Order: sequence, then C-alpha cells, then structure tokens
Amino acid sequence: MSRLSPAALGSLPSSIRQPSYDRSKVTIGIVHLGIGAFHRAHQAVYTEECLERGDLHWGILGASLRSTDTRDALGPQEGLYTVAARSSAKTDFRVIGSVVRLMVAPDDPEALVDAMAQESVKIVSLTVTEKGYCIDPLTGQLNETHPDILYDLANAHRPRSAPGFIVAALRLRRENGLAPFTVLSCDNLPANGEKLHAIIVRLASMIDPMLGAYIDEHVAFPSTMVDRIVPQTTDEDRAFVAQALSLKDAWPIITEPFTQWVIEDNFPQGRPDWGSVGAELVHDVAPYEAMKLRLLNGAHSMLAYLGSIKGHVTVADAMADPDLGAFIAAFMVDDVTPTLVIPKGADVAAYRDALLERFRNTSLKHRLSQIASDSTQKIPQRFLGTARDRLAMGLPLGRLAMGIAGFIYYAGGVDRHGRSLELKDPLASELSNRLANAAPDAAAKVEAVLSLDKVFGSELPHQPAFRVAVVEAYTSLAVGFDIP
Ligand code: CS2
Repeated sequence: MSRLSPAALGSLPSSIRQPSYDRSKVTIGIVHLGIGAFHRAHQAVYTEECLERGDLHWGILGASLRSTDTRDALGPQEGLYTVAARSSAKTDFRVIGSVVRLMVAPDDPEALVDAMAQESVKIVSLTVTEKGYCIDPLTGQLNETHPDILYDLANAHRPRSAPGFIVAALRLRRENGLAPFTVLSCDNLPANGEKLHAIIVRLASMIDPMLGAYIDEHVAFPSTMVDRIVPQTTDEDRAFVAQALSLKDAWPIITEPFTQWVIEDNFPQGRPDWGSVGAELVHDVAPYEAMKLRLLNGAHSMLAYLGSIKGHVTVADAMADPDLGAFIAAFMVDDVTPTLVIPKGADVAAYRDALLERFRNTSLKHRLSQIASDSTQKIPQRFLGTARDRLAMGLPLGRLAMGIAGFIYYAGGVDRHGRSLELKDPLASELSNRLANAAPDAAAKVEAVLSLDKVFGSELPHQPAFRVAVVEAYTSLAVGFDIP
C-alpha cells in the first residue's frame, strides 16, 4: 500500500476531504511548539478551514521539543495527515494540510529560534502539556530551579524548554527590529495566557532585565480554552484509517466530532479568522476555562482513578459501569456546578449532558491511563480550585474527597484485583517512595501524599474539612472496597 503524500492525494476516495487550496502558496504564519496529536486534531483543523477560505498566510510550522516521532512520521508525508472523527454512528475522515513544515528542536535549536524570528510569523502557539511550562503549579510562577530553565539560562541562544525558545526568539526579533509575535497557550491550565506571560517575563528578565520589560509591555499572551478528546493513536487505528484511505498514514489522529475553542481576542499582529470557522472570540476566557477544567477534566481524572482501580480500561468502559456513571453525573451537578461562574449565555445543564454523552462514545478507545498520566500536574486545576471554593462557601468536600483518595490509591500502583497500574508522572518515584514508607493505616497513606506541598499547598491539607474527608474516602476505598 502506498504512503499518504501530496502525490497520492489524487487517488483518495472522493468521500474523503483533502486540501483544495494550493499548498505551495502557503506561507508560515504560525510556529507551534509541541506538535502532538491534540494540536493536530484541534488548532491545525481550525487553521485548515481558514486556508480553505483562501487566507494562505497561516501555514503552521510544527516543532517537537523532544521526540523525533512526529517529524519522522509526517516528514515523508510532507506534513499531511488524517483526522478521523468518530461517533458511535459514523466516522468522518479528512486529510489536513495546514502543517507545512516540521522541525525537531534538539536537532538544531538555533534553526528553530531563527524560524520563529521570521517576519511572516505572527503567532507562536503551544501545546506542551502542563509540565512543559516549567511552572510551579502552586504559585503559577516560573520554577527557577527546573533543570531545563537552568540549562536555558546558561544557553540562552540554544534553549531546550518552550519558555526558553519563546524568549530567545522574541530577543532575536527585537534585535532585528521586527514586531514580536503573539504567544498563544493552548494547554489545559487556567489563565494559561496570564501564566505564560508571567513565566516568559521572568525568564527574560533573568537573561536581560531590559528584554523582560520589553516583553512585559509589548507582547500579547491571549488565554484560551481548548477542547477535543484525542486518544493516543494505536496500530489498530492506523489499520482502520489505511483501509478507508487505501493509503498508509504513519500517524493519523482519531478524535471525536465535538470541538470547541474559546480565545481571548488579543492579537496585535493579526490572526487567522478562526471566529468564522467555529472558534469563539471573547473578552474573558476565565469562566469557560473553569467550567471545562472542573467539569470535563475533573470528571476525566475522577474516572481515571476510580475506573482504573475497579479494573476498567477506557473512559467509555468506566462510564458504562452504572455506579460509576451515576457518580460522575452527580459529581458534576452537586459538587462542581455550585462553584462555577457560568459564562454568559451558556447552558450548564446542556453542557454537562453533552459531556456525559461524549464520555460514552464507545468508538473512542480513550484509555484511563492516558488521563491518569502527569496527575500531580493536573490535580491542582482539576480538583483543588473546586475544593477551595467549596470549603470557602461552607460546603463539604463532597465527591472530590473520593477523587483525591482515588488518586492516592492509584499512586499505590495496584488496582483492587491486584493488577499493577501504570504511574507516569514527573513525581512518580517521590510518590511511590512516600507511600511505600508510610505506615499501613489510611491516615498515614493520605498524609504521605497530601504533605506533597508542591501539589496540595501548605494550607488546604491542614483544613480538617479537607483532610478528614479524604481519609474517610480513602478508608472506604482501600479498606471497605466501597468504590462507586
Ligand atoms: C484529558 C484531556 O488526558 C487528559 O488529562 O483529561 O486531555 C482531555 O481529553 C482534553 O482536555 C479534552 O479537551
């Protein structure tokens, strides 16, 4: 079977959409750091629509900050890849052409900095996951002792981290007399633009205080809320797509039909007309972010821990478990919703119903272990904001206690059937050591994890309403085997 490539597009079945614009005329307007599956299912698809409408200034240069996998897979396909949007009823296949160039940062860091400093580039966007920000999740400030940041301070022209690349490229543009690009965070962090702004200004100031002041004054960092469920691609998915295309795609993307993008409209250097292709441009993203992070991602993490402990593998499996499905629905209504500021015009009940429906999509094999990865980076924005708001409102911790206890149980590394659970986390060994060294009683296990102040802070775990509820929930999980 031949490989997906520009030359092979002619042989695609007519039912499969493919780029109808002239890709050779596309110029690079966006450099994206972290060209993973999420970006290719989300921003790159919105941008594809803009290219289809004739604005060819917004081609994407996709850079990987570490792995060569994406470049190796898509390079021979000249950036083309398939998006398969699957509902329980059908699959829509589409070949996307908006990624016109690929780079791997460590191959030649200076070349990436140069590419970001080209005049045609107006936006540098990022999906580098929570940990890619080198952020202290608790304070939201730059982690100045992060090894990548220490490296970048010593090698400012040949950086390693996403913040390091942004600072280096903004510095070069300034030296060359070019206007700065807009920096667009597309990761699941609340106030992602604001946080990135603080991090970049701090890092730049440590390199050159004048540069820090310049960035603070002149560079825009709009916040965004991004949403589309994108499970990791499997070999089975590759075979499924190859059958539909009669071509081999080394890295197709499997996703759901739903997609949402809410963007703070602050792009001094211009942007694609994403608003005309379905994105929502708003003045304040914060209420949308909180609603999505606490309802969708909060419920996802809850499912990941409790579902995995019970032996489920995918989100849809866990949702089909009647006790767990009901527990998740109640968590959204009773525990999260009272803490939300509902965005103007939004229907939160319809939003929740749609989420439950999305989670039940049996065509997506969305593994719970994928969601459970990097938990220590995710828990603060998924659970702890809700927890703090509830306690401040005089409400009990409610089902959140089960979420946090579920995480502690999960971090123990064994499900309730004795099978091992995969713990992929920057703090994995610290977590395992703490749990292994703690006394066997529930209070000691809970203490071993809640005292991780990098995650839980120093204040919340000391509130009796928080601690007692988590110990009770952990006891019912670990001792009573009472799992929703
Ligand atoms: C998931 C998210 O892996 C995870 O932690 O909760 O990737 C989720 O699928 C997306 O945020 C949906 O927009």
